[in-house]
Amino acid sequence: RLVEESKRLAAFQAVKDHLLPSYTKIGIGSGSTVVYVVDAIAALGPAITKSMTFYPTGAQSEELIEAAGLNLAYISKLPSGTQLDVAFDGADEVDDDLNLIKGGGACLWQEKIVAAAAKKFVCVADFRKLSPRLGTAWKKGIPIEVLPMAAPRVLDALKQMGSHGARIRPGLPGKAGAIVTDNGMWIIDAPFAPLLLPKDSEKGLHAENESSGVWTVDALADRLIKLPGVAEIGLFYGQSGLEVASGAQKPVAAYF
Ligand code: DER
Repeated sequence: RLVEESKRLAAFQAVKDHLLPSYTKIGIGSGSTVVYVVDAIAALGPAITKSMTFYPTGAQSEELIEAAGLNLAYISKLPSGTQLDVAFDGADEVDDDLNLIKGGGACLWQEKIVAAAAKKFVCVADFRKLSPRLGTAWKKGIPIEVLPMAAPRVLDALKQMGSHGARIRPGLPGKAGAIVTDNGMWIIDAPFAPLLLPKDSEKGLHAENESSGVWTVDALADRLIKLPGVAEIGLFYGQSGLEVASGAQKPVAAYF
């Protein structure tokens, strides 16, 4: 109950702080926390929301927007060069620099595309998601969206990189075989040791050699995104100024 209340409070606060009435294009993420974001937006009432259009990050997100009676559209139809005013989304883990692990809901590819299309990305997460380094609280591994035929070779590469126990995410009961994303891909969850931040190198903490499995956030992201068959990775970048390997915007704030 405490967790749900924390999600709801974070969502309502985030919408209050970051959804200005003048905004017209809003990205909506996926997962259970973003449900409260949509509740908070719907609670503004049609007088405010009728001039706003909402852009989904997958099937669940699309359903949330429609069920709330909000205007639905797709960023693929936006005129070239148009940005969203803001995008709201959840996360599986948030580190001290507001870097994120995302993809617990297997929606990371479209989430990153929508996040990157927004002027401002607001991450909404309950207190469980906050940790000093990624991989401390979220133990399931970094979600990686892959083309199924490349999955075995990506698993081999992950082993070489020091990830132990990386695996293709199995389907839920009632679905034999692997989870298939909204994009027809598979998800590999790749556990690594907690990801180091720039401030760690000042403390003499370094990623040893590649097979040690100890990586900095940006070095790991740069390697993962280049593996043949990887479509997108569940690492989003925070305010530490890390170069973004694949374009996600910096979260403006994370609410807990
Ligand atoms: O898949 C995702 O990245 C989602 O945002 C998800 O990980 C957050 O899920 P939650 O809000 O249900 O914790």
